[in-house]
Amino acid sequence: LLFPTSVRSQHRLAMDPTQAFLLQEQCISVDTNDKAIGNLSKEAAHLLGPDGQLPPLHRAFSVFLFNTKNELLMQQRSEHKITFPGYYTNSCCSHPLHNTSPDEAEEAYHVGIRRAARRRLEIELGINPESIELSDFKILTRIMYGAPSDAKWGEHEVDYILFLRKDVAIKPNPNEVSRVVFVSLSGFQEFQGYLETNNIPFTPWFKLILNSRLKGWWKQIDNLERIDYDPVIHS
Ligand code: DMA
Ligand code: MN
Repeated sequence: LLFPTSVRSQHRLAMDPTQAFLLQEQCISVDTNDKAIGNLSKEAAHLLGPDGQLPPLHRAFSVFLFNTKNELLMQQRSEHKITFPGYYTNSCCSHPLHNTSPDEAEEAYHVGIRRAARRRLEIELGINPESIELSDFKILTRIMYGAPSDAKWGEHEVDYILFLRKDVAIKPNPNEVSRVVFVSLSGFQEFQGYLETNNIPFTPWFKLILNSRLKGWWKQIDNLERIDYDPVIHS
């Protein structure tokens, strides 16, 4: 029997064991005002309903890591990811977890989101957490969106947008990330064209941010302290 070597999750024979194990993580479920209302497993937070309904809404974050040349680190998700395998997206995305120590649900100064972001930058990109201060993250706003990934899995999140401008050593974890590339603002269109030509999609949340405010923020990357946190949840 012949099996294709690189296929999307709905055709896979078995889930990657590391990614399957991570389905036990406990996410923070939220209402549409981002008020925490309890915990649910990563699995329950990403399974579509029987008629394709979106999963329960939960809290997430998206990090946009820039170097001091103001290039953005883009990551291609590994083929092992259960949702959106092989898609290109911003530097690092994940979820703050419920009932952790230190507490990733702590809302004062968005410290829980900052802790979760630093934790996942180490897991996905091998970034030494000692090279990042929690205060280095600029939290810009939140977006709310939902999208299926395949017939079984999808996303439905209130997603915090974090910028981080710092030169840090990167060593991607191949279970999470298949490629990384730094892209300049002036080179972004060419990068986008390359992906289109090769039929490599962007994740739905990255597309939303790209088509709304990414380039405006990027142009102000040297003066992020002048941008106020926007408390509106954009959808
Ligand atoms: C979830 O990302 C967060 C967003 C903003 C979609 P993910 O699927 O990469 O989460 P994880 O890295 O924890 O699997
Ligand atoms: Mn999610």
